[in-house]
Amino acid sequence: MSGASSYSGLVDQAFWFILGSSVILLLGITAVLIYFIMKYSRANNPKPAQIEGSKRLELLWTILPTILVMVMFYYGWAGFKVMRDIPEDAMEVVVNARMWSWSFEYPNGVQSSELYVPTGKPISLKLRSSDVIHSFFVPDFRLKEDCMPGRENKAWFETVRDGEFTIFCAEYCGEQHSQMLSKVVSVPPVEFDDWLKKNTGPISPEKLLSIKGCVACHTSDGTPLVGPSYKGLLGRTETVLTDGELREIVVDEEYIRKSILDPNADLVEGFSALMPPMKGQITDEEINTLIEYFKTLK
Ligand code: HEC
Ligand SMILES: [Cu+2]
Repeated sequence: MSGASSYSGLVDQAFWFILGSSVILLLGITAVLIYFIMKYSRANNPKPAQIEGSKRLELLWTILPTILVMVMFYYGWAGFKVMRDIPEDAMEVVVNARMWSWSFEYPNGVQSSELYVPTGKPISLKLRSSDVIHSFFVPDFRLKEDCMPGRENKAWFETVRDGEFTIFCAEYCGEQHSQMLSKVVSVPPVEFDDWLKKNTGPISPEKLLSIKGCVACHTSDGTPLVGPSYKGLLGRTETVLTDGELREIVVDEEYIRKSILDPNADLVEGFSALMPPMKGQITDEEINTLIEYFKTLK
């Protein structure tokens, strides 16, 4: 399948060139091997002979492979350079990776869990992670770049046709790594502008939980997943582990705020320290929206 980004052809070129020359070499070497096995077999050479070196051969098998790897380098470099040079007029989108979801943030503040982009326009990505190493991988674009905690990586792409393209996480990141999926939705620029306009403004709490990836670990219906359910959260009495000591607390707004920003400070008994700290990934206003919503889950 041909790729869907402006540079996917360059990556494919390097791939097919290396694959093609490897196949030719494999066939050639195997043929020579079989020929020598027969030519120098004991049956054909009852008396072993000493064969001296050949300068011409030595030169040939030094120069030819050197040329070959230089050509491989050229194809690799040509694709790599394009992928590293981010066009200046690219639209900047922040990619937040966490166990086990993706979210995307647009220049005007719109957030989403799928990456909407205008077809044929360059998009530059700022790749971040709030917990462990993830890897942003879109096979259709031939694009793969790590998301590292405490560091920002960059990448870019431009789609060449409308469509939906799967985003995978390509760095094993725990229990639900294989479900850390999303998609790039490439639409005509006019449609993209509509989408952006439609999604500007306040976000509903349910959508917020989905965009911020909370739904991977929490439910609102009382079922515990990786973390406790939000149902009946406010006013609940819980045992938590704080600085290595168990203590009883009653859940109030302040506790919830802290549980979101710095979840491992008070660890709920019976659960593991798996929640990524949301500091810097969620605003006070968004936390207030969530708390108001949690209050309704009796
Ligand atoms: C990778 C899994 C994971 C994700 C994602 C996650 N959490 Fe958690 N969360 C946990 C676990 C595990 C606990 C219990 C251990 C602890 O207190 O840290 C927890 C605890 C909590 C608590 C305290 C619950 C209680 O009963 O005391 C709140 C509130 C909370 N999370 C909210 C959120 C919100 C809001 C988000 C999204 C912004 C979120 N979590 C994302 C795993 C997760
Ligand atoms: Cu991951």
